[in-house]
Amino acid sequence: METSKFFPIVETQDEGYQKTFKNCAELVPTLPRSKGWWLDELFQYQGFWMSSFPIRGSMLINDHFKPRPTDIIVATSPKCGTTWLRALVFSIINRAAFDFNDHPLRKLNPQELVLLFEGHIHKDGSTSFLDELPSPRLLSTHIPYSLFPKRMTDDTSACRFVYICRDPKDVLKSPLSLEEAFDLFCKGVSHYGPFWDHVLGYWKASVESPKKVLFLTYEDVKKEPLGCVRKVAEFLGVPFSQEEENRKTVEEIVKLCSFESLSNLDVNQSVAKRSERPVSNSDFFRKGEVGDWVNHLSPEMVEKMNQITEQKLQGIGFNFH
Ligand code: PAP
Repeated sequence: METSKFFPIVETQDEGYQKTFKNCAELVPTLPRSKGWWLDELFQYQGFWMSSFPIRGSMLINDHFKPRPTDIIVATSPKCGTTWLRALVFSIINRAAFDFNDHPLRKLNPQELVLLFEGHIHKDGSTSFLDELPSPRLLSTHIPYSLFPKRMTDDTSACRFVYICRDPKDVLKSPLSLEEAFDLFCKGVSHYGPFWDHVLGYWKASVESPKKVLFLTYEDVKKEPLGCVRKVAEFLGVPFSQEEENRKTVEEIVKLCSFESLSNLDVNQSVAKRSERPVSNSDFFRKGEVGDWVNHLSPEMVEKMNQITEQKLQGIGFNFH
């Protein structure tokens, strides 16, 4: 039985779950802590700074999640394009099921269609609701690649990850002062950070297992949305047919999921905050542009951030320019 002050108590008779809750409740209070970026406390867990809920979500995934070969996991570092990629992948894999004019994305925010699975697992205290979902399951995560169990990452037939990242200069969105958020971010203390280690984990996996991990950048999707949508469809084993190309299905998907289209929908203009999250649907849509950092960061901040990025990503065959 769980007793930690960090988590809701979950009643369960299942000994396996009891063990995970106990391990987690004992572990979290012993971890290094820091002030968080969005005002909640962060803990350093397996090299990454996370609040307590994804730590428990991650432990539950490790101990109990049963991956399927058809699982698709949209993986991101926060503020890097989660909303956009959720919408794109949802529309790609469900393109035959819905009319673009009467599409679920017109009524629901992408986070309601593609669940952040560590969050829901944490809240439910169980992975069993995932067993009920039909295949292919489309899930979303911020968890770093190295924190997933080997049965998900080593086995090339277990599941697939579509990852998106973004120039870190464009992801500094925090209620803290810019100076404080910047300082913490550069020290690696941001949600699921260090940011660069998050990117590196997925980048390396995409190089080693290109059939398992597809690596995208926000900047590339902005520049070449049609090409990126085709790439995702191919990666997921559902390439566009000539007939679909003739019908301009790729263009329809790009248009439906564009910032202009999604951000103007009533559902995404809602400013109501949900009880369990301090964010509203409209918070997921701000400007949706590349390079808005020029309006916020000082030249010194830009130089420091570029230097860290250069150094961290040196020699890997990828950078944000
Ligand atoms: P999250 O981590 O809170 O889920 P996430 O969706 O990853 O946020 O990122 C939000 C960013 O994506 C915002 O960028 P900005 O602050 O530079 O404006 C948001 O505007 C942008 N965004 C959301 N939807 C789209 C979209 N359909 N196309 C392009 N950018 C988008």
